[in-house]
Parts: sequence; C-alpha cells; structure tokens
Amino acid sequence: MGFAELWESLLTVGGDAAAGYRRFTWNDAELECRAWFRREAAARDLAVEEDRNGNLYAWWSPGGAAGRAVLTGSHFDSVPGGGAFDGPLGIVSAFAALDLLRERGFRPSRPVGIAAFAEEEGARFGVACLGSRLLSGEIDAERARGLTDAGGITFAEAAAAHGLDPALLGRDDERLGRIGCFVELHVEQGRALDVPVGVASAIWPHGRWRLDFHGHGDHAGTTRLADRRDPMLPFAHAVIAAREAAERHGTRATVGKVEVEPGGVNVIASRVTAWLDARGARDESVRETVADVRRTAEETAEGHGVGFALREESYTAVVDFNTALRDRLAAALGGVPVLPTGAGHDAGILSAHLPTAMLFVRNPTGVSHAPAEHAEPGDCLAGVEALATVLAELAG
Ligand code: HGY
Ligand code: MN
Ligand code: MN
Ligand code: MN
Repeated sequence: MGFAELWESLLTVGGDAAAGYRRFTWNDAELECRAWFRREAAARDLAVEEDRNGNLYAWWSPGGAAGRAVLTGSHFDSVPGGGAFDGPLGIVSAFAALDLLRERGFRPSRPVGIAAFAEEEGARFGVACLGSRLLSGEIDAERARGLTDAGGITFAEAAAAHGLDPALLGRDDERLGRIGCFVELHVEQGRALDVPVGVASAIWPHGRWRLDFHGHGDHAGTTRLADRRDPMLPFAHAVIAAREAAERHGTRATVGKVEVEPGGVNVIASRVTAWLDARGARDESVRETVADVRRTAEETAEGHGVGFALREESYTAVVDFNTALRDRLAAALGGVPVLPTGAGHDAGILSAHLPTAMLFVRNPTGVSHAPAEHAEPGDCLAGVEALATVLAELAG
C-alpha cells in the first residue's frame, strides 16, 4: 500500500480536520489510531507488542535478523485542536518505508521496529513525552501514576482501564536493551525548511510550569475594588510578563491554557490556574524568562492579597542529537539541511539513553499544533524515501 492510501486510511480517524484533532491518550479517537496500527502491522506480518507503559511496537524481524533493533515511529496523540501531521506522519511514513524496502527486496540484518509512543503531547495528563519518559525512567513512576486528567482520572486508573498493570509502569531495561537506535520522522513545525527533507541537529531546552493564583471569590457587583482579592489580576500581569521576558531574553514563552474557578460571569474568581510553556536556544535564557514571570506574579499577587505558587512540571535541557548518527544520515541522504527545533519529541527524551536522530518533512505553512499544519504529498513521499534510505543504511 503506498503512502497516500495509508495516510487516507488513518486520516479519517481521530476527529475533525477543520476544527483540529483531539486524539488524547486512550480516548476513542486515539484508540482507533491504535487499532489502525495493529491492523496495518498484522497486514504486514509484523509482531505487535504494547509495553508496560502503553507504547505500541510493530517488529519486522525476518530470519537471520539479529542484534539491537533500528526503531522508527512517532506518536498518535495530538494537542487540543491540533493538526493532522504532528505524530501520525512519522508512523504512516514508517509503514510506507517498510513497504518500499520490502518491494525492493531489502532484508534487514537487524530487527526493524515501528513505535507509537503514548502521551507525547501531554494533552491529557500534563507531562509531555510521558510514554518515552516512563520507558527510559526519565519520570518517576509513582509521580506518573498520580498524574490526573481534566476529569480527575489518574494515569494509573486510565492505564488499568486500558489493561495495563499500573504497578509495572516505569523504566523497561529489557526493552531499551533491544533498541540500537531510534529515528523519528516528523513534520517540521516552523518555517525553517525550504527543501523537502532535513535532519535535526538539536532540540531547544523547554519546560512547563504551573502557576496557581488563590484569591477570594465574591460578588462582581457588590464588592468594592478595595475589598477584592482577584486572582485574575496577577494572572493577567504574568501573561504580559511572559511575553516581555521572552522579548528580553530571546526565548519563546507561551500561556495557552488557563482554568478559572468558579468561572461565573458575575463572580470574582476564587482561583486561577495557568500553565507557562517556555523554550529557548539556551538553558539559562529559559530560566531567566521563568524567573522574570515568577517575580512579576509574586509581586502583583502580593499587591492584590492573592496567594501565588509556581511549580515546574517538566523540563528538558538542550538535546544535541548524536553527531555521528546525524552526519551519517545527512550523508546517506545526499546532504540535506541540518537544523534545530523548538519542538520537543520522544527522540529527544530517548537521546539520553540510545543514539537517536530525527528527519523533518517540510511544512509550507510553518504552522503546527493547529489545523493549518501541512505537508505536501510530494514532500511526504520524499520523507518516506528518505526514511527508507536511512533504515536501509542502519539495518542493512
Ligand atoms: O510541545 C512540543 O514541542 C511537541 O510538539 N510535543
Ligand atoms: Mn506536537
Ligand atoms: Mn510531535
Ligand atoms: Mn445573585
């Protein structure tokens, strides 16, 4: 089956392209993607496994293939209102690349696997790359078990409902020992590529911080301004401070999610919870950005008699991809651009545990995490060819 048919067969799953996808870990849409994965793997006689952390694998291990596997793949889950390509492109391209290699009579000397990592966006449980962090031990299993979704369901409860044993969540040495390297193909999420395919050099440091503002709920009409302890005000200052700090430190700070309680039009909020996403080319400039936001939030919260707390929820230092592998792939592809990204990926998490690399496919809109995210069919095919070349190079 060619890429286009594979892509079409997956694209119909997982929500409304126009309004954006809502594929959240183990919700109906994401489960349909997982079922798609199992069908396509079975159709190719690939052995399917789901590991203790909810990550899926399809293995191609023909007779004679031995040694540590070459793993490719990506994730199915999306951000709320996300695009079609972020994640799924890497998985569909992996199946299409295997089809190409088989059509050309290629037989790998080592196993080749396709992975679908769980909760890469962290859109349900709040921590990005949760599946690959658990696999590699980059997150404490007890902390992961306690993560909750918007409905108050813990990751442990959701994992159990999915048939996993929550007690087993965590680092999987045996599985990691079976993987020799991981190469993730991903749609480029900025405007940096002007040719179909590129290779990643690095991932910017990036993190997520939770800001809690505790005020005093009261009546919007009868409460004098002098008597108010309105958490909305320090929250608003913090949002502006994030933008100003980002301009000052050359970083990218975003507040894209906020929860207000109780959320009544005629009610002064009692509490506001917001999340700060901050990234930049250098660790210290990211830290300085967050410190500036914290300072403004603390000062304005105090001035309004509002309690404030800031908590780091995840942080990933700069990821410099394995240069030998990166250069080997760029050479195998005949010399393609090598570029950094401000987007986080499972390949970034795993890079501390095994050689990893990333291929980027051009995105003409440069938009990501929104319905306008796009890759042209010709560039997708170039991505599949590049991935097939890379897999043949590494598993030959
Ligand atoms: O948030 C990110 O950078 C990635 O798309 N998960
Ligand atoms: Mn993403
Ligand atoms: Mn992604
Ligand atoms: Mn009333």
